[in-house]
Amino acid sequence: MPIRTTAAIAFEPGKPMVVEEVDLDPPGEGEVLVQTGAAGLCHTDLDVLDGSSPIPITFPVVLGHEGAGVVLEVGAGVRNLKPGDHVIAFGPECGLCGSCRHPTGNFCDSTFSGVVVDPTMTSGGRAIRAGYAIGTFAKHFVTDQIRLVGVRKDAPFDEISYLSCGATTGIGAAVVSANVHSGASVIIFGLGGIGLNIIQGARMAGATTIIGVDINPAKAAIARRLGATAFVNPLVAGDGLVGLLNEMTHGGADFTFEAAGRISTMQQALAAARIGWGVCTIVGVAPAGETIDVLPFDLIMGRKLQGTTLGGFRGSQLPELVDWLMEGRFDLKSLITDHLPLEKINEGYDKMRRGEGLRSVLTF
Ligand code: PAD
Ligand code: ZN
Repeated sequence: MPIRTTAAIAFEPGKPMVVEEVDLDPPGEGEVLVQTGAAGLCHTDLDVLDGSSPIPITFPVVLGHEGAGVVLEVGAGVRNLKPGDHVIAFGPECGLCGSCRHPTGNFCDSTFSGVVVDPTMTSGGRAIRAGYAIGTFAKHFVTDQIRLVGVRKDAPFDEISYLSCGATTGIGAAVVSANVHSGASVIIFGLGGIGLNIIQGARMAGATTIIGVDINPAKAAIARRLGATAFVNPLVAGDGLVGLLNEMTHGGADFTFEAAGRISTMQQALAAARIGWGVCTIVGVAPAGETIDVLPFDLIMGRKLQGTTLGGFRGSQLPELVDWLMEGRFDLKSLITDHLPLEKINEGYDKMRRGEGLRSVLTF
């Protein structure tokens, strides 16, 4: 029997989502039905909604890849989860493929397999897909067990839903992918839901110079509260931005991060990394088809350019991250500036377009 629930459906790119009732297919083999407790609004979904994302997603679709909730029902063959468990949706970890068997791989071979799978919902006779094979912008969602991680039950849903992507990506970019070391100098371009967590990760790793760069001056105070030692506004620095950053880091930073999702800031992040050993990590997702210009000599001079998905973390590492959260080692509470009902999801994304607030979370 299908499960009657409510979901925010994106019918076509560039149009607001429509919140309406849908019939969700019950969990099949290896699948799990989750009652959504909270779902975070990530910029990646905004780019998909606006039609500029390189991620291959077919409309109509229920988006949302950040989410946490309670398991209601499990399909045949589900090994590690049972009704009542609290779970976080995350990038898949099948445990068997080349990536999962690699010591540092976190891009499971099944990552994109779900994006084009058969529709899993219907509304008014129309077939609807679950975005990223998850689709958390709904009161319930069904997904594969390899995209869910069971976690302790005392952790609040709004905060752990942010660990589905944004917070984990930011913290992991610093502590896992770039492996920032103590005493390091770090520059972060773009202080949104991701960049602010890169600041927290850099602070946890013991970096002593942490420079936040954002065109929105409202980000300065929160950046400093989370551990930034300086804030630079590119609109004030103008063409001298990279020169100023080089001066502040005595010739370039040990680690730079791009979390604004723009080619221009990617170029700046690479140029702001120290000749000899600076590592530039691309976290932001640039519009489809756009490319970065890299002078081979920049790399020959010892700069390194790399990218990261989900900060290099695997799902099986999330329970430890939840422990860190509950121990107060990093702060997500002050980053969640809006709690919205599903019906107001478009307002949440309008706020993100206007650059207002930090992170919006849907609560159910
Ligand atoms: P957000 O909209 O909350 O933040 C973006 C920030 O960038 C805002 O504070 C802007 O003011 C700032 N910004 C814009 N232009 C500039 C500029 N020229 N210079 C400096 N700052 C600027 O987005 P978010 O933090 O949710 O996401 C950021 C990017 O990370 C986005 O491209 C998203 O798609 C990507 C992402 N990547 C992964 C991954 O696994 N690699 C995961 C999740 C999100
Ligand atoms: Zn995301």
